[in-house]
Amino acid sequence: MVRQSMAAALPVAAALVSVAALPMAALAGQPEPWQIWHQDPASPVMDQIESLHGFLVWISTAIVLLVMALLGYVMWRFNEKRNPVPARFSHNQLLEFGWTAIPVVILVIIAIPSFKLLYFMDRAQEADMTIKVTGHQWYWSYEYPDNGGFAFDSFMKYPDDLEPGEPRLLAVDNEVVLPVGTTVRVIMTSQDVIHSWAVPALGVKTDNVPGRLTETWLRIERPGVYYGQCSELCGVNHGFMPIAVRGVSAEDFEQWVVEAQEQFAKAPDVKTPTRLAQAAGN
Ligand SMILES: [Cu+2]
Repeated sequence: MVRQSMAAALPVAAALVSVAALPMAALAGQPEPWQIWHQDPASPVMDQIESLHGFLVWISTAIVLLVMALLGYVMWRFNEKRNPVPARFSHNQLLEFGWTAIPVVILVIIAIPSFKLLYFMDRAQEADMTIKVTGHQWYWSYEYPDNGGFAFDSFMKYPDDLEPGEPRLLAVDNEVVLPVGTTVRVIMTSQDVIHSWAVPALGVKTDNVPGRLTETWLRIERPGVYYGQCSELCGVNHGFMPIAVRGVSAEDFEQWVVEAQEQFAKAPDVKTPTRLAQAAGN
């Protein structure tokens, strides 16, 4: 009940917060202090998640108001003072049919857009390019098979290494660079335990399962840096393997690919967690 009443207050609060936060946090791809709503959507999937979520909030708000009104009515109409002699009936078929059927109808109304979205998110109909994301304890590695096949590891930046404006615990040494407006198929796997590659503003959260390939897709709608985190508890440094996706123009992407091919030409085989091994003195 408490949770439902909070849900009822959410749209109002969110409207206030989003209006207040607009100039400062315009289109940020990272969390903001005291944020209670989603990050600004930056992909078609996240656009749809946001609208489904808004739809659900209104449904739950209506349910909360109805239940509260009914409770109020019952307290007023059927209190002891007004009913010194209690009624003795125990059934009302019409009422019982109604309170079974109406929730079923509500669930069906929710299920239809929900399933539609689930299948929309599942895989890209026609992808322009593919990247592969591999989870490791505790960093990510990325491969660009369609752009020369280079690969690199991506580690969290420690506080001493942060550039001005970079968010602590989210910035990484090597960002995933992708062209905006391009449909990207994202293939995932893991080298050790289950991780989950999640970027809120892009509406992506897909498990990386060792020994399997999972798939999702994204299309970045505007340039920017979109941060995310591993979202499957994967060990002691689970909280320290962030994700940074940089959306750039097609020309900038081409240029980055040329530089990256050079920079990562001698990249270690991504199957071996070289940097961790080095750190451990092996
Ligand atoms: Cu992880």
